[in-house]
Amino acid sequence: MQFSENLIKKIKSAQNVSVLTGAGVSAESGVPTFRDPGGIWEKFRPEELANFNAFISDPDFVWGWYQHRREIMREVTPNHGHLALAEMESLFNEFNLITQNIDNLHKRAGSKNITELHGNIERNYCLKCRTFYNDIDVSEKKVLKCEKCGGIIRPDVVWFGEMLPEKALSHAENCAKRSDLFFSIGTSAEVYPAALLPLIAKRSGAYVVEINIKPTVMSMDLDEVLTGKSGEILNLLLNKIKEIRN
Ligand code: BJW
Ligand code: ZN
Repeated sequence: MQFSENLIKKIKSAQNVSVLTGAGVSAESGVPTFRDPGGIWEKFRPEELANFNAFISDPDFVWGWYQHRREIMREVTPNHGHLALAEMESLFNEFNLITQNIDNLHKRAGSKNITELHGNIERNYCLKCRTFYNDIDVSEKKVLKCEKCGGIIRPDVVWFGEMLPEKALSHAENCAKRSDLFFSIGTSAEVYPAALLPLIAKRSGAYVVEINIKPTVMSMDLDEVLTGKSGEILNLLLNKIKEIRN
């Protein structure tokens, strides 16, 4: 893959780089995405599962879905994309990784400066007393009850209609505003407010690059689109960055 002259110039001069990742970044590890064929939403509409009312009306069903995903996520390993992003962190003065993913693969790949916008599937808490339960048995298909108060335990993720963690969101917005180079990788850019981040970066003067296997609703508004698998492109990009900046 040939990178454009514009992108090469930006890589040379960039002081502050921000990256927004979505489910596509973990696809090459074997984690299903949400909105692609074969994705998580193919059998269920998002509102059937990823919202509080669905959980309250059938906690075992929604919990079972998260347990199934936990099983997948525990078996998979970070791919070249996660590893390349972890290595990029030290190649720029400031590098912020903002993720919508709840699968913990960026952390497992070695990234340090991670902002999680939609929570993390490895954390769970009691709805009643807020006690956290992070080391749970993935084979238990029925929803867990709190040992202290008997309340039901939910995953610490952000469902539709729920606010994103305030600090994480404001940090992400700040990163977008301050970055001079911004990458939007493996996300359909359909879920707000995360989808606003590339646009905030663009409006604030950043050069915004999308990496995706296919065009998204946002592609036309960005500076450059790199089409292909994020694992492959990020590996090539890392080599280019090392060549230019080392
Ligand atoms: C590859 C690849 C490879 C594949 N290489 N690429 C403004 C306008 C309209 C609506 C709203 C708005 N503001 C808020 C809303 C409502 C709502 C929303 O956005 N709705 C839209 C769907 C219309 N947002 C919310 O409710 C948010 N809360 C909120 O705004 O609070 C304030 C508020 C409250 C009440 C009323 C109003 C405001 C919360 C959103 C929470 C999202 N939660 C989920 C579930 C998390 C837990 C879990 O995992 O179970 O987060 S939904 C799901 O979507 C998950 C993801 O993080 C998120 C984004 O998905 P992502 O990552 O983009 O995945 P896909 O599958 O969509 O795309 C994958 C991409 O990868 C594709 O493009 C592929 O092509 C690509 N790809 N393989 C590179 N190898
Ligand atoms: Zn409790």
